[in-house]
Amino acid sequence: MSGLVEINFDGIVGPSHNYAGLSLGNIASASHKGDTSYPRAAALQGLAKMRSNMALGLAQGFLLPLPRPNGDLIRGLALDETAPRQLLAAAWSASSMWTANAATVSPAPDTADGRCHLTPANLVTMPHRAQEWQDTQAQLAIAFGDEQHFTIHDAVLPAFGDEGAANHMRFCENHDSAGVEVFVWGRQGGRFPARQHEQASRAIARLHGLDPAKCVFIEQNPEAIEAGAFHNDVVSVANERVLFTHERAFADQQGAYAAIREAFPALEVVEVPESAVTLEEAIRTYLFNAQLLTLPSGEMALVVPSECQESASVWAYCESMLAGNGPIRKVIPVDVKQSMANGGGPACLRLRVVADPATVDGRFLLDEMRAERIESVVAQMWPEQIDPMDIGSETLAKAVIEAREALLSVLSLDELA
Ligand code: SUG
Repeated sequence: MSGLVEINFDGIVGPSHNYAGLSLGNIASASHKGDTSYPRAAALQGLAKMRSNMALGLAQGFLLPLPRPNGDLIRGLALDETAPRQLLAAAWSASSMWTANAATVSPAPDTADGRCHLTPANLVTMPHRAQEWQDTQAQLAIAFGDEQHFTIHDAVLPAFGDEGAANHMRFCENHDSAGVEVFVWGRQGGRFPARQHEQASRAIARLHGLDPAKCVFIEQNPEAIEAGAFHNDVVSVANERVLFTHERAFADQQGAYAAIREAFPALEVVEVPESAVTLEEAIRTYLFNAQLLTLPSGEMALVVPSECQESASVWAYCESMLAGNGPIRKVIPVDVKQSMANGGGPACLRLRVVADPATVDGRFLLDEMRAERIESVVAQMWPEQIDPMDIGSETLAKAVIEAREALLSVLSLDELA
């Protein structure tokens, strides 16, 4: 289909960004609990990544922070000073910045009706994330409101946890051709929650009208979940024909490759062995939480967190990979440390949508003018720092609300207020 390109929609880091240690099984979130956060720097780091990808000649979009503190949650749980602080922090969480968890997206060439289907993720496993989907859906309904080209579903019923694109990969010859969609789910029973339920993944494949012969369902390696891979995108990433993965990502690694290859014979696997980079080091540095991008030249680039460059084993692996003749030809480190400290790397911060930009509401597409407007509001109104003890303060609540409203206003998106 002509005009279809991959657009990465990054979540703008919200003004209430803080470290409350809310995500069991997410090692970065747990280990930074109680740290002071820097929302302004966090948002500017995210914007610098968007600008850097845009400068590579790639289409870039964004999604807006959700309304926080969330009055519905505060009232719904009658949160007062006797309530656990973790719940109050949940109502303040800026976690919608990780738009890889906003939705699962099946591009038009894959679906029975030829529309691009989006299902917001119910995110039921973590209370601070379970409050996101209705507001996310409202935003998707504006950005992708063209019903000739897009269908927005309700989230999967809460009986089955769904975490969106973070557990979904798509293989294709080119982004605009029909693809094979791979859904990775986790089995419950380990010391950390498995957030993606197999039945949620299967429901989405049916809701999106995917051809069963072009869908693959794979179990995550329980050892990876145990080591802190709370989403599959912490241990693998795919783009076009390429799967870049740790050798311990899946419960049955060879079986997973075989199943994908049966549906997509052109699969090229770039497997990182444990002997080169341990699972623990991969999770610490987020090597796989990378954006694997096809540049306008046709070459593939891997946008990795700068933590990768600071790790001897990970950087040595990247250098040896580039010295070889594999499909990934560039590695580009970016500084998203504020998001990383909560377990969100470059890949967590973006939702991939294959679409013709002309069919998307232009207010969600980044260009120089919008980048400058966003940066200027962030520089003036995003709190410089938040101490976890500030959570709940009325003065801070007012500042956070006003900052978001100012952003909506400069982007002419006041209907989201
Ligand atoms: O859901 N962190 C997020 C990180 C999400 C990363 N996304 C992907 N891998 N795609 C999470 O665990 C931490 C919030 C806190 O602790 O305050 C948090 O929600």
